[in-house]
Amino acid sequence: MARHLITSAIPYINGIKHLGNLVGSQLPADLFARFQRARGNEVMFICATDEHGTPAELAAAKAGQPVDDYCAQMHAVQAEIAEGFRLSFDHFGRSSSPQNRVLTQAFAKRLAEEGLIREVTEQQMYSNFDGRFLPDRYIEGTCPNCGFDSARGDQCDNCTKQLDPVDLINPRSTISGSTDLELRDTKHLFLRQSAMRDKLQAWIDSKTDWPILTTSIAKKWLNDGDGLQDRGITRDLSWGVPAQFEGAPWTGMDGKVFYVWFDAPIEYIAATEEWADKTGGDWARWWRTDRGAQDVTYTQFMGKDNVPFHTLSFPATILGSNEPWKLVDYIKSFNYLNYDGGQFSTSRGRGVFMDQALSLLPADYWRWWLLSHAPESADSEFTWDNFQASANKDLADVLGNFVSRITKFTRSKFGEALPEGGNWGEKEAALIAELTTRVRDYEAFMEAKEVRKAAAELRAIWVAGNEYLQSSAPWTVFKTDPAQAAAQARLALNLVRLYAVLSAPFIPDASASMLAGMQTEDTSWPDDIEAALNVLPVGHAFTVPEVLFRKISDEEREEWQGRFAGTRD
Ligand code: B3M
Ligand code: ZN
Repeated sequence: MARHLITSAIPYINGIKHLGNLVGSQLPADLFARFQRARGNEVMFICATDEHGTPAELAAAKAGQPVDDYCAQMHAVQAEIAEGFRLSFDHFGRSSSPQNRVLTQAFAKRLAEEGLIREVTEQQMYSNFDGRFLPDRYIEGTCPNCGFDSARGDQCDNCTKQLDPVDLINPRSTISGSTDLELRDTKHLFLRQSAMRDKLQAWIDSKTDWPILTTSIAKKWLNDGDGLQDRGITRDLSWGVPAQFEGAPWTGMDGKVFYVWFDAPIEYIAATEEWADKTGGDWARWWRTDRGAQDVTYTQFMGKDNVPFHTLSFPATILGSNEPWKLVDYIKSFNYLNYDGGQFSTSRGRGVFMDQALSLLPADYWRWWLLSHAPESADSEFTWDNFQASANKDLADVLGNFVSRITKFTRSKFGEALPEGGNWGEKEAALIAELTTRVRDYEAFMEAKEVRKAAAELRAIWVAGNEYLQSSAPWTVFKTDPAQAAAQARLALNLVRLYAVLSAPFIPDASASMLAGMQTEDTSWPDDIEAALNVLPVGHAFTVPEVLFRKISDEEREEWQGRFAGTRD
C-alpha cells in the first residue's frame, strides 16, 4: 500500500472563492485523493484557510467584526461550501491555529540557528493619510517588469514577478488611494534565500517529470537572479504569528508578525498536527523522514501564481532548517480559468462563485465540467453554452441514459434482480478488451495527474457501454432469445457498478446513487475487467435509480448567463 500526502493551496479567508480558484487547487487535489483511496492506498489530504495578513484584517474591518471572529465565521462558511462540493479533506485547518503559531516560530528560530536570518533595518512605505505602514498588498502601482498598471506590492498578477513595493512606479495606497506615501525606518527579519540558491537549483533540476508550467516558472525566478533575493519574512501588522516570542533569538520585534506567505505553507504541516490532535493520529509519519515519512509521496496542487512560493520560498524554509522534513515530490500547477470572454472578478461579482454554483445545480455537474476542462496546458474558458452542452451530453445522454435504459429494461422484462441464462459471446469479449485497455489508460492518466486526459478516457469508457447496448440491443434480442437478452442485461448492470467505481473521483454523488441502485457496497477497483463484470451475481437485487442527471434547458442557460455577468461595477 502506497502512502500519499496531498495538499491543496490554502484559500485566503476573505470571501468566497470562484470556480477558477476551485479548479486550480482544491478540486484536482480532491480528484487525486479520491483516486488514491479508491486504489486502496493510504491518503492524508490537507487543506486549510489562509487567515493572516492584511486581507483578513481589512475584510474584518469592513464587516465590522474583530478579525478573529471574522476568520472563525468565514472558515465555517468555506468549510460548508467545501463539503457541498464533496471535497474530501482529511482535515480542513486554519493557519491561525496554535499549532501553526508554534511551528512557524520554531522554523524561524531554527533558520536563525542555521545562520539564515538577517536582521535588517529598512525603509518601508508609510501612508500619512492612512496613518500606518502599508503592507505590500496594499500598495499598487505600475510593474517595472511588464508595465501592468495595477501590480501589487508583493507580486505582479500580469507577469507573476515577485515584487517589493519600492519597485513599483507611481505607488498608491489601495486603502485610501492616497499617493502621500513616505519611506520610514522599521526593523525586519530577512530569510537568506540567496544562500540556498545552489541547493534549490539542484533540487529543481532533479525534477524532470514535473509539469513544464511548474518548472518553467521556478527556473525563470532562479535564473533571473532576483527571484532568489533575500526576502523579508516579517511585517508591521498586528494580526498574524507574533515575530517576538519566548526564546526568540532576536529582540525588538514586538508588534510585528511573520509575513503571511511565511506561515501559510507551514500550515500544511500544522494542519496535519491539528488533525492529529483531534483524532489521536500521528502527524510525524507524514512529515518527518526520520519518523516514517520516508516512504510517503507528497503531491501539491495550486494555481500558477502560487508556484514561486512553493518551488522556492517554502523549500528554502524546509531545506534551510536542516531538519528531516518531507519535501514535496510533485507540484501540479494550473493556468487560469477565464469566464465568458473575460476574467472572473471578485470585486465586480463577475463569474460564478462556489456558493452560487451549488445553489443552481448539484456538485457533480460543476465537478465534471471543471475537471474535464481543467486549465492544464493553457488557460481555459467557462462559457454557459459549453457547460450546458457538456452536462447534457456527457452526463445526461451518455452516462445517465445508459443507467436508466438498462435498469428500466431489465425491470420491465425480468424484474428487479439480475436475470439468469445465456452466454457472453464476441461482442462481450470485444467490450471487455476495449474496457481493459481504456481502464489501464485511465489509471495511468490519473496517476500522472493528467486531469483532462483522465476525464476524456472516462467519457470514452461510458461511451463504450452505450455503444455495446446500442449494438447488442437486448430489447430486440429479447423477442427471440430471452436468455441471451438476460446475459446482456447482467453484463450491463455490472457495468453500472463498474462505472460507479471508476467515476467516483469525478462525480461522487452520482456514483453513490449508482451503487445504491445496484444495492452493493462493493467498490473494489477493477484489476481484471471480466471479473469486475461478474461481481453482481444472478439473482442479485437492484432498483432503478432516480434520474442521475437532468438536462439544463436553454432558458436556464440564458437566465444564468445574464445573472452572473457582473453587476457591481
Ligand atoms: N492563499 C493564495 C491563494 O489562495 C494563497 C495560497 C497559499 S498556499 C500555502 O491563491
Ligand atoms: Zn508585471
